[in-house]
Amino acid sequence: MGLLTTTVIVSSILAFCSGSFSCPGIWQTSLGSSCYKFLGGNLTWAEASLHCREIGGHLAIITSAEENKYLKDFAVRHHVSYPLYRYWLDGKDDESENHWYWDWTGEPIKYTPWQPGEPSNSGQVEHCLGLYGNGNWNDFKCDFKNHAICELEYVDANLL
Ligand SMILES: [Ca+2]
Ligand SMILES: [Ca+2]
Repeated sequence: MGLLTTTVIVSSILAFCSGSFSCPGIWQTSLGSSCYKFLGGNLTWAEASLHCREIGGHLAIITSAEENKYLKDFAVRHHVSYPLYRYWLDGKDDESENHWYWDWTGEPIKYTPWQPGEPSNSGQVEHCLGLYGNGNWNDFKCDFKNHAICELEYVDANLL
């Protein structure tokens, strides 16, 4: 490994560890090893997921209370003129009722800050995951219209 390559790798790792990476292009904010973008609009889960993938990422995957609070605050801060504070996340339970998984990775969802009384699977048709403006989660009908949060992981973007 050449000195230049080593220098680039070491400085990349240092930048990564110190959190000084700036998110590329349209991505608005970062936490840990991910960048995020708010999507404002009346989007079904499938429309929101497709939009996130078209810009190189996926719907947000939340794995900790820290990330959940950060993204709740981020979404509320970027909220546009719609009255409802509802944001799509990447989770689904469409294959087997109440077995929630992240669509991007296929991994089961472990951290689940559900709204009290949720997931309700109302009408037996609520199979897509969303975040409320209070930080709690709800299962929504997938063709419900919500805003969304997209996520781009540094490993996806090949920035390291
Ligand atoms: Ca369900
Ligand atoms: Ca529900």
